[in-house]
Amino acid sequence: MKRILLSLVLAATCATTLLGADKKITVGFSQIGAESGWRTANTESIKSEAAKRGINLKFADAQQKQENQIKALRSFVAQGVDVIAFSPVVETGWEPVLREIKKAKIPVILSDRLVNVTDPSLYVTFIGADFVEEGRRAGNWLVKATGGKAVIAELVGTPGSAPAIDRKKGFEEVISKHPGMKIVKSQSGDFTRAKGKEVMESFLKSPDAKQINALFAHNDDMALGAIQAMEEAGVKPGKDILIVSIDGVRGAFEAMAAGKLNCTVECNPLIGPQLFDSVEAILAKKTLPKRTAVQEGVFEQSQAAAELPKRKY
Ligand code: GYE
Repeated sequence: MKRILLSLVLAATCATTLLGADKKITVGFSQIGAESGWRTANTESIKSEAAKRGINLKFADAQQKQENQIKALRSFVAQGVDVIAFSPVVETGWEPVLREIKKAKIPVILSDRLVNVTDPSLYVTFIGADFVEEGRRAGNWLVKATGGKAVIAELVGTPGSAPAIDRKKGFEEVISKHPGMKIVKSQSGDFTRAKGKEVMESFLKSPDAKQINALFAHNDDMALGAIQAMEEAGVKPGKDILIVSIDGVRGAFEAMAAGKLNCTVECNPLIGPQLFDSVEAILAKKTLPKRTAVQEGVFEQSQAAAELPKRKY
């Protein structure tokens, strides 16, 4: 009798363990890379939230290459993950792989950046910021700070990426209403500090460099690189050249507190909780909105010191 009881208990334990193992959700996430402070904070938010919820996360870093992302997505299909999420480095070129994923009946969540596809059923939902609005906010700040008169250099993000396309669009929409504002230089710094510095150096070496009195950088890292280039060239960042950038990373607040950066428009990278809420909702067969926005603000130099200790990234 005792024996029978024992085996019954054992069988029951085994069954629950098996059930528990079965229940563990597996998510494949293809990240762009580690190009910026924003991206590092985004990765950390996703990894820590997955760990917190006991989700089995298969994380792949694409080193800013679309071909690596496509390979990662195909391997997630081969592994039969429950949900695939990714942050697409560029907007176009995703239809074939997304169709393969759809055929395999694996739901897709777009994290941070949107894709350009004709068939919206190729993904379930998009969680991310309104990049056009961020560009407008940067433009509005610069109009206000310069009284609508500025000779602007622009450091563009990764060519073909949603934030580079949309931030430019929003910024230009605002400044085009002010005839005294013109962009005289515009080049990609690929969202990195090193390239931002390199491109700013070349801007400063050009014959018409002296007239530049404002810089719009599509992210903080490129602005921080540009600040270094200005200092090495004897130009005072934040004074000779007013600088507005986007993201709101800690380094930007430090540069503002030091008087070297003038404004940062926030773009919140801490989307891990929203991402896994969506994963769980999809698996519970709930209907999700096609897009979920994140809350963001705009910060000036005068707010930097007070805001700095509160920053989470
Ligand atoms: O602004 C930049 C990063 O896609 C919003 O990518 C993101 C952008 C962010 O490299 O710093």
